[in-house]
Amino acid sequence: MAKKTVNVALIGAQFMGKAHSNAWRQAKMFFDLPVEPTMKVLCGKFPEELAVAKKWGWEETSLDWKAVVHRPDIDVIDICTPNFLHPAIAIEAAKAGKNIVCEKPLASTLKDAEAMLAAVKKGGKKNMCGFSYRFAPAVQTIKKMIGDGVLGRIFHFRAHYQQDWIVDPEFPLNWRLQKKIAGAGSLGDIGAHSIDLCHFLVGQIDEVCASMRTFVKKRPIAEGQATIAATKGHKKSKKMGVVDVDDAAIFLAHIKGADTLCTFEATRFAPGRRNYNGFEIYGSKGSVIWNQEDMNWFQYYNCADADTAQGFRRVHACDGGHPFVGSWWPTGHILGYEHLFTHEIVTFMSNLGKKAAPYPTFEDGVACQKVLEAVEKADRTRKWEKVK
Ligand code: SOE
Repeated sequence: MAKKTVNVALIGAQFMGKAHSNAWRQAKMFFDLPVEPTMKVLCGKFPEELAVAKKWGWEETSLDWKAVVHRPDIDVIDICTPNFLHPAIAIEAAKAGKNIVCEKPLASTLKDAEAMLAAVKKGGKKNMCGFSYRFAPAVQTIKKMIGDGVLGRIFHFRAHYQQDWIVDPEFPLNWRLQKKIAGAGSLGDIGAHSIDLCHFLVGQIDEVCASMRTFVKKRPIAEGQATIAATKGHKKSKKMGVVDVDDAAIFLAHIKGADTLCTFEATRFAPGRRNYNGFEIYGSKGSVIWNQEDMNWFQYYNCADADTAQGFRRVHACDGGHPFVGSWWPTGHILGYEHLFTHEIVTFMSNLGKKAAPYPTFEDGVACQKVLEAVEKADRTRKWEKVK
């Protein structure tokens, strides 16, 4: 019997558009989905962006996301645009009765994020916020260990997310460096992942104190495209533009209902760290350490090991028994960054039309946005601030 299929439209044809397109293709190739996605339309902002549509697996292209959102034949809208556009698209898609996947952070402001959540609640369809690192087999395994009490009472959660792609002051002013487009800098772009991992693994952040920096305050404006996707080597104009977001943010956090102490570092100014997203969790019965640059392994320290055999052991999280791994390759043939997006899409598709939502939803997106807002306030007031 032919499988039920749903038609997907993806909006945004840059980095995340590519990562999600790959995920939609791999999901049906490697996983047995109850409902299969048809990659119907790729929407972009510039015609030249859409030249990749066929290569990425899309049947059609469009420059008019609003028209696509209202097409009766489209069931799922996947939002991969710069953050400032997330609310308009998601709210329109919710009104049009669509299921929605939206990249993180949910929006540029808490107000917009809450409007998106209200819209999807009213629309009544499925919604997911793309916190992709939850879908690393190692992270899922650590989540189960914590839930089973293997680490005991959690004393510390330490998160770091360090990159170095804009240490060069000549790197052009692209959308991630402009508040009106991105909402925040490293805090909202990469710090959001660490906040969500804390919510996923340890508990809800309810109070923060913070300090943020913008190390390079002006950058060359790129020629051509409205600086949206300008990257290294992009032709630069003589004009300079103001960087009005943070280059780095550090903050401390308390957890609701627990005395766990948390520290966070999000920076794009850590030379040598390309995408060094990781955490350390220390508990009364043991500790774990994971980082995305070595994502198929995690380190585990078990307090119960014999005195003569104590130490961090390197656990391979890419064997048949780990979540998602069995659908890819034989044990040990490791996974990468792109597989996390496939796991995200597989989990979303496996629950389409069901009540369950075993993945980060817009509720989680709003919970993250509340922490982002509290961190920015704490940086201004230089005091501990409560998370709304
Ligand atoms: C920032 O450079 C970025 O692209 C984030 O926006 C993504 O969420 C992260 O997965 C990789 O780094």
